[in-house]
Amino acid sequence: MRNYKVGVAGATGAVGREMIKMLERLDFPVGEIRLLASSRSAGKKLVFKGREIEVEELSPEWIAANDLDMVIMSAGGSISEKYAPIFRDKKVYVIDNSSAWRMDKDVPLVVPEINSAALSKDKHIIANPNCSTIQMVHALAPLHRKALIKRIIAVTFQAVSGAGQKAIDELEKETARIVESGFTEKKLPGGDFPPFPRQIAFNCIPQIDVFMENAFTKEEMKMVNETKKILDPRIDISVTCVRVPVFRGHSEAVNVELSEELSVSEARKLLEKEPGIKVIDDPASLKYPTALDADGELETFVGRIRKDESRANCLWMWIVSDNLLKGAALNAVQIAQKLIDII
Ligand code: NAP
Ligand code: 12T
Repeated sequence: MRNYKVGVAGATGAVGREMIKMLERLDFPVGEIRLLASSRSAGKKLVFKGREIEVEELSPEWIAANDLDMVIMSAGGSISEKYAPIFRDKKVYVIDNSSAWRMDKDVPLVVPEINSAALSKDKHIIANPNCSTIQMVHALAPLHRKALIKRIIAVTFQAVSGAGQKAIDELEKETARIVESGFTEKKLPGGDFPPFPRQIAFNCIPQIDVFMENAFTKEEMKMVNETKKILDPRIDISVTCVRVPVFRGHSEAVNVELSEELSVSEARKLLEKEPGIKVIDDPASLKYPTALDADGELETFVGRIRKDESRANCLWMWIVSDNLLKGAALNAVQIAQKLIDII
């Protein structure tokens, strides 16, 4: 098997650092790795397979002067908008983590367990779905194959790491202030908590990303539109996304209406057979997955599978995964693994 020249753009970020670790952990055939970020981080050193690699500044000139087989981008949407076409024009495959390209009809939006057939040699930009979408469709796909899904109602409980390193730092800072006050100050003064719209420590915020004209947030609409593109455009779906003071691991309460009866035990069997899914579901012994159980793990975890007694053919389930792994870096490297089979 040949080795590939791989670029990681946004290498110093919350997602980028996991990307480097995931290329190591899945033993992706890397011949040469190049780490890219902004001028702020150029010259810093990161470690890949025990070797120190210097971070370089991403620029049109850098792209013109260097040859890569593929680049995994997680440097933000505006960077992807600008640079993905420049890489594409050089026939470099781009696996993009931002939301910039996901809904483009010429861009495959891929969860490898579901639709790696959407990849093709001539499509050089490939989109990695939103973290909350990935884990939800991963767990719903086996049910949809058996008894077409008609409708999904979901609420997410999303970790701060989804919003980047600054968000992780902010939760630490707020929490430390409250602890240091001896819990006399549970509601922090100041009213400014960037990058969050409210205090996140000891709170829940029903806003992720910006509001759209229909009063849903952009994060909610990403889940709606991406689920239709990946699973089936006929599915009706509505979502509320909530930020919670968890560092790592998104949790989701999902209600799914199927087109025919599917028993809880059948659903459990289908999920147990699905690659990458782990069912942890035993109310009698209080077994269900939590965000802390998923931290650092590769699987999408499912528990609390139960019949919705208020309506025919409906099931409730609880879906948890590490948002930086299956929700970002793992899924991207799995896409890269499928890609090298066809290029
Ligand atoms: P982050 O921790 O803030 O990291 C941002 C990274 O982008 C850093 O490496 C930063 O480099 C780099 N960057 C910023 N401006 C740049 C520029 N002008 N040129 C080159 N590099 C630049 O953010 P993150 O959480 O890792 O998220 C990064 C991206 O991934 C976002 O687009 C986000 O939407 C996406 N994301 C996707 C998923 C997913 O679903 N699949 C999940 C979470 C996030 P410096 O060190 O130089 O600042
Ligand atoms: N705003 O990949 O804030 O579109 O948690 C993922 C996570 C965007 C994305 C977040 C976001 C994305 C977040």
